[in-house]
Amino acid sequence: MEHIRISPSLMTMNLDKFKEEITFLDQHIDSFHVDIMDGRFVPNLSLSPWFIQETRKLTSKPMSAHLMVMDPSFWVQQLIDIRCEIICLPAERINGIAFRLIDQIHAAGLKAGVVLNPETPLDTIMPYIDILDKITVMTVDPGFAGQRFLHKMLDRIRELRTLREQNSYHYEIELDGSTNKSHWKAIHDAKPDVYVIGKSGLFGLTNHIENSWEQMKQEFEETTGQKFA
Ligand code: S6P
Ligand code: MG
Repeated sequence: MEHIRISPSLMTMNLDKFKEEITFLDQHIDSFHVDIMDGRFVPNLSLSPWFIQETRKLTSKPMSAHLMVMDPSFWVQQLIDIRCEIICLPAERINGIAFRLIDQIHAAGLKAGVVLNPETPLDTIMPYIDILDKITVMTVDPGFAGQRFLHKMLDRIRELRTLREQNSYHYEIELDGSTNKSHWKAIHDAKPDVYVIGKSGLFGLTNHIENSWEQMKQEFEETTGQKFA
């Protein structure tokens, strides 16, 4: 049995079943993934700090904010104010403010991560990689659910694992984008620590979250040959 750390991407949940889905998932998952967009960094809008506060009424699981915004400083303060446990910054928008923002998050007693879009070289985050608590590797173009899975990003996960081993870094590695039965095997082979799951791998599978969860487990077990715990 292998404990698979799942972080459901709440942007893709069924909003008409908000309470039912959060309450059910609360018993099974490690953290909730909350996409925050500003309509400029990516051409879409999704969730918000307010949404995190509302979700908190139903669960005490950690909230992980994935910022897809042009001005991360503005959002970081809001997320600190509501005690969002994990704040993941867009690597592309923190040049010149990375250390300040990461220190600000840590000083508040929260975890700091970065997210790498597919085209962003790993080198971008090297100056501060040692102080990161999480690195999210995008395996799709950010902004929308249902994007094409980018297999070559799995090499990036392997590279991050090797770097962590060689240097005793402490970050966890998360994968975000199109985690579903077509890619479970390849993803599992690359060994991320946390799997973000959206519509194609969970919320869109059936009409009820219990059934979708069971189907996801079954698909994971069939494709990887591993038992899901
Ligand atoms: C994309 C966002 C992701 C998606 C998730 C959707 O901008 O960061 O977290 O919500 O990847 O997954 P799927 O499997 O429905 O495409
Ligand atoms: Mg995301």
